[in-house]
Formats: sequence, C-alpha cells, structure tokens
Amino acid sequence: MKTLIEFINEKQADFSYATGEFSRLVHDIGIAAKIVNREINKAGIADIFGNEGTVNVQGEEQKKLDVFANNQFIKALKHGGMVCAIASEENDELITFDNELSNRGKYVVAMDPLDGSSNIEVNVSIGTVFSIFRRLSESGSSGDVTDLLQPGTKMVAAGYVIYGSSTMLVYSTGYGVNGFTLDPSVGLFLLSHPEMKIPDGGNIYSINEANYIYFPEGVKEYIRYCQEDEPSSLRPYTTRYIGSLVADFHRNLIRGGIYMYPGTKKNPNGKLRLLYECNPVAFLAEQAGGKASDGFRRILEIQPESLHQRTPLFVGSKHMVEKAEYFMNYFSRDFKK
Ligand code: AHM
Ligand code: MG
Repeated sequence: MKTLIEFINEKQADFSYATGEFSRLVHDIGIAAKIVNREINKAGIADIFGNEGTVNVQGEEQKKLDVFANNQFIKALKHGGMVCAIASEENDELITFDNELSNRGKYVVAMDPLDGSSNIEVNVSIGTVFSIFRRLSESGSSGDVTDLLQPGTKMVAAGYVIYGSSTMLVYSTGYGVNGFTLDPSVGLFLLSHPEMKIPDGGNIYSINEANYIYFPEGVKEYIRYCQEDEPSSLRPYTTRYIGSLVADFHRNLIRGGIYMYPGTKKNPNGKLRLLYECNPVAFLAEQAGGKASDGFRRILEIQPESLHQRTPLFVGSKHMVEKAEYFMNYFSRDFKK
C-alpha cells in the first residue's frame, strides 16, 4: 500500500509550480498526529486522564490530553516553518511565532487539536480537525487575525485525524478526499481509502436529541420526517450519535448520513465553531460529493468575523442536507441570517 509520504510526493509532482512547502506541512501534521495517537493509546495506564485545571476561551475545562495535543500540533507546525499563525480552540488569541522561518511561512492553520474530548475517559473515538489557508499578510512578518478570517471557499486544504478502533488521517487539498490508516507496527499512514465519496443519500441522522424541545420547528419537522415509515425509501432512518464531530462525520462519510448541530432561540449559532470544526468538515463533505449548510447557506461562504465564532451545522449526504434545508426554509425562516 502507498504511504502518506509517497502519496504526498506523487501529488507534488503533479504541480510543476508547487514548491513542496505545502506537502511538508501535511507531513508535519502527520507526525504530530502519530505522537498524539501514541499518548491517547496510553490513556488509562499513564497519568494523562482528567483535567488540566485550566479553562479555555469557551469556558470549558481543559483536559490534560487537550493541552498535550495542542502543544504537539503547535510544536510540529512551528518547527516545520511553513505556518506563520495558528488559531486553536484551546487558545484565546492567535498563535504566532517569533522566528524568521515561521514569519516567512506561507500558510495559516485553524485547528481543534482534540475534538470530542469529553469522550477521552470512556474510550470513545476522538479526533483532531484542521483547515489550512494561504496567508494574506505580507511575508516576513508574523501572521495576523485577518489571515484566519477568510471564508472557507479560500481554503487550500482541510482534514482530520480520527483516533478510533484504528487511527486514520483523512484530508483533501481540493482534489477529492483520501484516507490513510496508521499501521502501528511500522508507524506509517497507508492509503487505505482512496478517493472517498459520500453516498448521495443514507439512513443515518446524527443529532443530540436531548435538546429537542429547543430545536427550531424546521429541525423538529425534519426529525419527524426521518422517523416516518416510508417503505419506498430508506425511512424510518436510524440515529447514531457519538458526540465527537470527527467520529460522527467519519461514519456518515463512509455510510451516508447527516450530522446536525442546529441553533436554538437561546443559542442561535449553535455550539460548533466555524473556523476549526465546521469549515474543515464542510470542505471535506463537498470534496466527497456531499453538502454542508447552516440551514440556509453554504458553510464555506460564511465570512468569519472572529476566531471562535459559532455556526449551526447540517453536513453530510447531499440529498439529506437538501431536505433539512427545505424544512428549515419552510418552518424556520426566522433563523435565517
Ligand atoms: P469540544 O470541542 O469541546 O469537544 O466540543 C465539540 C463537540 C463535537 O465534537 C460534538 O459533536 C459536540 O461537541 C457534542 O456536543 P453535545 O454534547 O452538546 O451534543
Ligand atoms: Mg471541538
């Protein structure tokens, strides 16, 4: 099987104008993923469970592994020198580096280093999710916030690592989606899922139904539609909800399905963050033939205004997302931005 490095080098050769910097960046992310994976696999026997004793910008308790993963990815991106700034879920402010190499880096990264971290202690899949943009600020200085506040349509790459029954790196540079499984015996990511495509339809819907009474009418009606018995279709659908966006998205990418985290009256923007949760999965969904929306408009077209901004998310199989949008437009136009 082809390794991640072989795959990157092969793709690199397809672009005569490419300098190789971008390929090295993906390679750096792969290295950090392996280190984080090693640590996650020790959870339970090493003292890495539990809280760090600090709170992040979202007011959430940081787990020790959140902090470890954040540090590993920042370190890898700093040493690689391809990146001039990082926005991370774990850091209030933009991360920049005080060194010449990084200041000449052409790219910026938005990331959630360990998503779904409430699942760490119970041995359920978690993930790392990231998006990559070309910087807008001038080379030679440290990156600034405007470099990160670009709509998803400007993304040059996105991906995630899922730490599950096996560890996988799934990414896209805008030419389809490819998945690599880590072979732990040799420490290499191998191309196991070339050219991933999400089925146009499916029978899985993923949503935290405990919030049902707060959902917009459009979501309630869509859920009712999912549950209806319709022998000529796949309905009634089935629910699968892990509570790790990466893992829920990964399953739906392979099987076909829709993941939803809608807004409510109290939290009209929902929970998930645009830059480092919604944008990357939206990019991957579209690259795999699926769709991602806030109920009314394409996620990738949202102009971000701040690093940690939130948005409602409906992502997955094209026909399922379109149907959810139809219900939102019909019943919940008051949620339209
Ligand atoms: P986190 O970044 O603090 O881990 O929160 C994001 C996670 C997503 O992975 C997941 O889909 C969602 O939050 C689950 O939220 P809820 O528990 O409200 O259903
Ligand atoms: Mg998260």
